[in-house]
Amino acid sequence: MIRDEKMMDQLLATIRDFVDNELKPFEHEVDETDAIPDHIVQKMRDMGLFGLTIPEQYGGLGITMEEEVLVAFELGQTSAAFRSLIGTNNGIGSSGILIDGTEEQKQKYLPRYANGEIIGSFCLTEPDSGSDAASLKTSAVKEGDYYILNGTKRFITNAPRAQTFTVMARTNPDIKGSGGISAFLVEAGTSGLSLGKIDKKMGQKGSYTCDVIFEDCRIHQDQLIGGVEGVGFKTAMKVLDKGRLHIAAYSAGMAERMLNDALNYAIERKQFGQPIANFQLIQGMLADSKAEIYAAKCMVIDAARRRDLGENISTEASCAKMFATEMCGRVADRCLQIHGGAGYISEYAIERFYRDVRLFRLYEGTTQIQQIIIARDMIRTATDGVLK
Ligand code: COS
Repeated sequence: MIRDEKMMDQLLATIRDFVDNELKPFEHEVDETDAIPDHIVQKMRDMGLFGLTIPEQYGGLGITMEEEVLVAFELGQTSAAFRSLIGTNNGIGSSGILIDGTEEQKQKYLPRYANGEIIGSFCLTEPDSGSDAASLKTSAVKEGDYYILNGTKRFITNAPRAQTFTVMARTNPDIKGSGGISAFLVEAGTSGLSLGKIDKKMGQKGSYTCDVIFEDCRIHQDQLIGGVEGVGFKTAMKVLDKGRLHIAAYSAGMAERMLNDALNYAIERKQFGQPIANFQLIQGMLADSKAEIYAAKCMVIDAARRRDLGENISTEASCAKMFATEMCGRVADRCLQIHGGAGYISEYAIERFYRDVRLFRLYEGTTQIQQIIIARDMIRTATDGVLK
């Protein structure tokens, strides 16, 4: 749903201008130094980019899902680290509170996510629990008005910068699966909370992940999201439904950028006495990529509109995430191929993007997890829930 076409056009134009003039010139530097310059972080705060999805009543712009995917198409035109910086506040780092938090929790944290004063993160994955998220081991044991957390969370995006951690932990050890899990909001600086060293990643330089470690970390019961035990896994799944759609949109934007770069290269690069864009084998790669990006964008917009209408879009979010991220990988490969040997050299952005986009098929649920979700939803619907 687009609330106001004119205002939306203005927002998209502002972001496009920012991306073109202030982010793209720093892409190479961010990759080389593994850091986003402070003035860019501040500009993002000033522009309200940390609070795009936070409702207006809590100080954000309150954009709808359809508006969010249009913004993600624009942010996809530049390096993934920039999106990642604002990504958790607009998504998995704030959504737990936004979707299932109490009014007090919303008032306490959402305005500070919105203005970029604090960064949120989302702690689901553990060393022994990735795709099988319901098997997580981090424990939260009630002692009076407090919970004592123990366990390790892994690959946590933005953890090194975060002031809050949405943590899924097991409050009922007798329930081994999802029903024993609760979600908490833990603040940085809490005694017993520490961070591992920053992970050395294949790509997405300038975006940080690390372990988050809880050792007898004592948090007040007020930090239990929604004040209800045992529903933390469902909170996490709802957060991921939205996050997956966002990643799908961003992947479509990123694929578009790579294709534009490859198209320009094909027009400029001459071999056999003419631009390589004239060769039909190059044209085949350009055309396949164009059509697949178009298909991904259509899927993403349709799923976003349905979510705005209040529909359950678990299946559609997984379809979009699976298709768009796999498509993005294929486009990255073709675009590097169009660049030839030059594509393997870091002077060209495609070398970076090729590494950056590999993550899309892994995080917020691998392609194989999306396949499982889609097929299980189909079987459940076809059998009225008799088969799960
Ligand atoms: N929204 C709301 N509730 C949901 C839901 C959703 N999207 N998906 C599942 N649930 C509910 C189910 O309805 C079920 O509730 P009941 O127990 O009341 O019936 C409960 O959650 C458990 O669901 P399910 O039985 O499907 O859980 P499974 O353990 O079989 O696992 C998958 C489900 C595999 C889909 C889940 O573990 C998953 O998404 N794994 C990937 C994790 C991931 O994306 N990690 C990336 C890191 S986070 S950036």
